[in-house]
Amino acid sequence: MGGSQSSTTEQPKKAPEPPATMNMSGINEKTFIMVKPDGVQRGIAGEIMARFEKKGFTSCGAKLVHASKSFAEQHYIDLAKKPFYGGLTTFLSSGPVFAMCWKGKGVVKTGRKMLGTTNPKDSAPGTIRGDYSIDIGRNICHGSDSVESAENELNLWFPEGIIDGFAPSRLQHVYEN
Ligand code: RTP
Ligand code: MG
Repeated sequence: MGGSQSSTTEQPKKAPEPPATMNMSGINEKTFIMVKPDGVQRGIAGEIMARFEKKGFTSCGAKLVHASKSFAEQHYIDLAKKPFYGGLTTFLSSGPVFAMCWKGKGVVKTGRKMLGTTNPKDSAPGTIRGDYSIDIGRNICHGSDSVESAENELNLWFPEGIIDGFAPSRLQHVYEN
């Protein structure tokens, strides 16, 4: 066997230094994402968490909660006049949900896009609802619809507070300088 060999003794190039400044504007925006009882029962909670992790968002809190009917009513209080309110809140309190707080630039709007439109029949493939659900009343997940709703929902679901001071070292590989 002959032939030339490329040098294997050459030292790998040093990784570039992290940027001195990153465009951190807005990276502390937070949203409340919840895997509803159907998603927990079907074993999709980990997959949904993984999607937010892989996107680059930072987890600020996660827990299983079995909400009471009155707690579920509080969560969906804005929909109290809708004909489906009773069924929706009975379902939400029917078993454990996986409650999460996610942080990152544009996380409220992007989070909603990742969930997909409310009715899974119209949710794009690639979205969580588009990939995993069929009926509107079993659409797997909830996401806050505004920064203000997120704040209210996080106060409701995480009265003990969230982990907010944590800035993972990977941020310099998530955000551009
Ligand atoms: P979510 O709050 O759960 O993230 O859903 P969303 O913002 O996309 O939709 P929203 O209007 O807030 O409705 C909350 C949940 O109620 C059920 N729903 N049923 N039968 C119906 O016409 C109907 N409309 C809404 C859905 O499970 C929806 O996620
Ligand atoms: Mg909603």
